[in-house]
Amino acid sequence: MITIASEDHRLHAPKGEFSFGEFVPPYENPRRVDSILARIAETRLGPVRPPERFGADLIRRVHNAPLLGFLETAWTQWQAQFGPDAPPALPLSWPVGGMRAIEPEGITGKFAFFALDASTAITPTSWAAVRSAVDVALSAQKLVAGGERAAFALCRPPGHHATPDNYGGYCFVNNAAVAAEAFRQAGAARVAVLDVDYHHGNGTQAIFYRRPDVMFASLHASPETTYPYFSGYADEIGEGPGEGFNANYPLRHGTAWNAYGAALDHALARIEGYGPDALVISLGVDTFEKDPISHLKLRSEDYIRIGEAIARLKRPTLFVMEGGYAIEELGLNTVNLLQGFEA
Ligand code: SP5
Ligand code: ZN
Repeated sequence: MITIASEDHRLHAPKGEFSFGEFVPPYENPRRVDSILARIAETRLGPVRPPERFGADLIRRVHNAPLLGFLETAWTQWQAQFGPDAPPALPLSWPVGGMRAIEPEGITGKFAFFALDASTAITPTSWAAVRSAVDVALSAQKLVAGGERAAFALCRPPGHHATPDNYGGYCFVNNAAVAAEAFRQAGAARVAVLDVDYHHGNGTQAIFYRRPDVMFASLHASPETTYPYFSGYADEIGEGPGEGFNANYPLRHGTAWNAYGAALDHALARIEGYGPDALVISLGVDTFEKDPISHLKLRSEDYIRIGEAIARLKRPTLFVMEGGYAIEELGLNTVNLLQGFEA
């Protein structure tokens, strides 16, 4: 399988994130890509190529102008307020309940307006990294649209938490959603996105919630206990013309292969019934038993079975990297899934 990867992901490497009252080194860091590339080389999975550059058209179909304007200029405005030694660019309050969700003029208010959480810092060069991740996704999508059975977009930063209007959960632009749009533009009548990251893909769900042409299915730890907390329940089935085209499988902490595999089979059967022309996999491996921020219990060999199960759909398939923070085994788990697919 061909992998598309860019060195420019290194341009996003914040100093830290807030985690339960502490400022800690970021779980989402450049070493994640190193781990995956090392395993790709070791297993000879296939060639690794740099991305082509793409314009912003597809990004604008997925995200609204105020969010994109903010992301492009956030650091410059933050630094204009706080000076050269500016603190990490993170929000500290939010518009909740019935407050007035009007975009504030000042930059600290804008962070409160656009961010989902205080875990997703913006640095001077983050936007360049974000754009490179989109190029990675679109370059890999182009291979699949051009006839490859599958391709792997080694995106970093990840994307599935980014909604039309908000960024967060280490995500800025929704790479998988942009790629799904690209499949639609390339002539696919129906596209399915299957999200196997530990966290609910709230962003992807929100983007396609009212649309029948892109189905979204997600397996994730239940919002009752787990970030992003306010999205991911099983009764979220889509709305209006999108009703019936959204499928959530919330899982309890401690879930291991048996229950996970059963939910996966169910999700795949739903996708099969939908009959998509292309499949996008939001590939997170933070479901791993040793993941430092997660509470599912998948083992390294289980990822092979996930890949095998996805392959049984026999659809043109684009894998888009999302989460996974057990750096040591990150490459192993990710490549296990891809090899399971290819077997
Ligand atoms: C793409 C993706 O996987 N995003 C995940 C965002 C998770 N945000 C909440 C993280 C809470 C981290 N603190 C965990 C401390 C464990 N000791
Ligand atoms: Zn995740």
